[in-house]
Amino acid sequence: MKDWIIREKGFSKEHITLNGNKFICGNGYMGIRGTLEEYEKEHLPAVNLAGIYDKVGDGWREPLNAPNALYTRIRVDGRDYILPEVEASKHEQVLDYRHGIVKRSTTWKTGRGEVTVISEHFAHYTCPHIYCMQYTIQTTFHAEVEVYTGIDADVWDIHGPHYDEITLSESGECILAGAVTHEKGETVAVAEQCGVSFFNEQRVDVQEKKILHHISFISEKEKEVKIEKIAAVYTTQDVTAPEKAALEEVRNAFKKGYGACKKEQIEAWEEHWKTAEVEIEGDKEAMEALNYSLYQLQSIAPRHVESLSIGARGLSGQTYKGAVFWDTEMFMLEYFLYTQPETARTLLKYRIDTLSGAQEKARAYGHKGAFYAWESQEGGYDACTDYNVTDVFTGRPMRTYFKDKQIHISSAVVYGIMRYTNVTGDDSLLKEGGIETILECAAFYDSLLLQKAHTQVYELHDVIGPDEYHERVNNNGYTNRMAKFTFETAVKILREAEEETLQRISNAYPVEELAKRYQEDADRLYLPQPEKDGVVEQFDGYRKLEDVSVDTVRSRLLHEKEYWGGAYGVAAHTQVIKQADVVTWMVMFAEEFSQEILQKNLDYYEPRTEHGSSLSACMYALLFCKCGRPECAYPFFLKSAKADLAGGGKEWAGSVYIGGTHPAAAGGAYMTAVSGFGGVVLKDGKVTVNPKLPESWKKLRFHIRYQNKLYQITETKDSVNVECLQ
Ligand code: IFM
Repeated sequence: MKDWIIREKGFSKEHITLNGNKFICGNGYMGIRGTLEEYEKEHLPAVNLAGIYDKVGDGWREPLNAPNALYTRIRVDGRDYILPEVEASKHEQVLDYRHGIVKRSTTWKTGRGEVTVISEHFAHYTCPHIYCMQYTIQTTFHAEVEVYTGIDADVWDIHGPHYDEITLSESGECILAGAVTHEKGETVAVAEQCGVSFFNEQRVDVQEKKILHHISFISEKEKEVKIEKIAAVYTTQDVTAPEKAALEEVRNAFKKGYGACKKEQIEAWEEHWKTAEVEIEGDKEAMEALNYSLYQLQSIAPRHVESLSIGARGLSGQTYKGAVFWDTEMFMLEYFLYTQPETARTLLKYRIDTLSGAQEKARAYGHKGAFYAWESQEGGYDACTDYNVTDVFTGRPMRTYFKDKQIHISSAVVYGIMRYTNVTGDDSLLKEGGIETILECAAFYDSLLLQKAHTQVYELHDVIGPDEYHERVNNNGYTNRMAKFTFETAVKILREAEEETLQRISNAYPVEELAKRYQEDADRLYLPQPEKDGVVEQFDGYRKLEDVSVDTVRSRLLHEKEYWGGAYGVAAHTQVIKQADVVTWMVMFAEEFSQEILQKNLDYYEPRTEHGSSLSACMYALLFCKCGRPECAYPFFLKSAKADLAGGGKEWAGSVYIGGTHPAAAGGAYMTAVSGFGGVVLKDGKVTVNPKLPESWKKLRFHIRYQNKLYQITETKDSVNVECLQ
């Protein structure tokens, strides 16, 4: 069995937040931040739940952190041994990312000898409501040991507290926390059962928001005492009686035992890696970082339901309101499509099921069709606020236009549905509302078109493209091309629809008329063209802006957390952009440009890009690959693959915390490896590969699923083998 380990030796207070992300584990239902058992809310522990949100007062609507059943602290001879308060003589944190198991080992020196705590925990891969922990205590001397372990319902919140009511109780051998949310009165129930390997005295204590087993014993020199815990989480979104469900499930899992659960965990992840692993011979660093990225993606994959998507920060907390952005379709989708199409389907089903939210948003802005939420929560509710950034100087919210103007979001949904259909060969999504979704997105763009006086040309004005530093611009090339793609897709759907579909939709949609109209929209929509030097202008007037370097713009900051965009941001009046924009367009539609134009735009835009978003690097990597420059792509690839390992990403937008994991970067790293370096193209039922391996890569091997078949692809510098396995 392979060892895939991340290890950090020594304890550093400065790493508490970063390690919460780096040592995370999850199973799509929940994400458990990689914090230590004794941490309370100041150190951001969280059992973050997928798809359930709450809003308190004027605060932002955000996902829930469930009461934390890993909470454990020890006292030896009357003194607490906890980090960061009491300095440890030895400490390490480990993540086995092959199996989603997180470990820690900490030794403290006392006047009488050493106290060591070793723990491991995991979110159960096949039982999404369950998480398990083993906590071992060892002393080098006879000591009076007290362990407090149970459920801490005093959770970390950014805009909380979200629980109006918390009930803590005992039920037989189990303890239970039931917490009721403020906005909708949803219940989150957490049940826990624990067992101790050594003779001990126990009672249950209820403190203000904690229910804890108080376990005391006299430790024997060098003899380990093990505590094994199983916890289950259910909410009223899962079942009507979550307390009952949590208790039942915890009892069953506890009967099975920690060891059996761990065995299931290891077997399930091993099974997953059989077809998901990407092997790179000759570059250990890249292989580890890439598979770690895949671990991150897999830990947030919603495998337990049929309709749910993934937030921009995965399940690492409440940053970005736990909301779904274009990140899912444009950056993460390929990994799920190629490794587990059923999860890809779940992600897109969520968009189809939230169509009514998108229609409501379009109506609210006076448009037609479907304008998807920029920050989508359940039902398609747009959690993005009109004031999404706080000014660091005044502390006042700044008017931002992400919600109203980032219209490219609807085209990402269309792109996702079509990619699913083409890669899987399964048209069930189209039949179950996908067609209507596409037509509504086309209607949205159609209602936004402006005709330039005395010409036949249509334009899209007052938008924000992927580069968010330039707000309210006209004719952003990426946006226009994606709107055109939406029209083209709508026409294809209408022209190729089967009789049955035509009958279904013809009441709501005048098929012939719309096909003609959208064809005309597609033909007449303006797309910026390469200028004399080959550069395509990002939006009208972009090249007239001040042409300065990223460093110059940075040097103008008066505060390190100052926002670069918006009306007065340091980048707003310059050509410095936040993230790949024209380059993203060119990655998507590379075949529409000559190699020379692709190269010229790469070379023009890269030095002007701050890469202030973790979504940026992979797009540059992909375009460098398309231009046959894998060595230039490589550092961008590595940056994406290491987004959650290295830290150092942007943690603040103004004074708003935006830290957490970066699943879009992880997905971007996958796309770069497989489609960029690997050169995979799936078209007309055929898998073709045109490798562009970086110098050090001797061999690249991975599997992909395409139209119900599983392929193993092996590439070296001078050979390619595509084998159909099933
Ligand atoms: O979707 C992105 C956006 O493109 C840049 N800001 C962060 C968002 C969430 O990742």
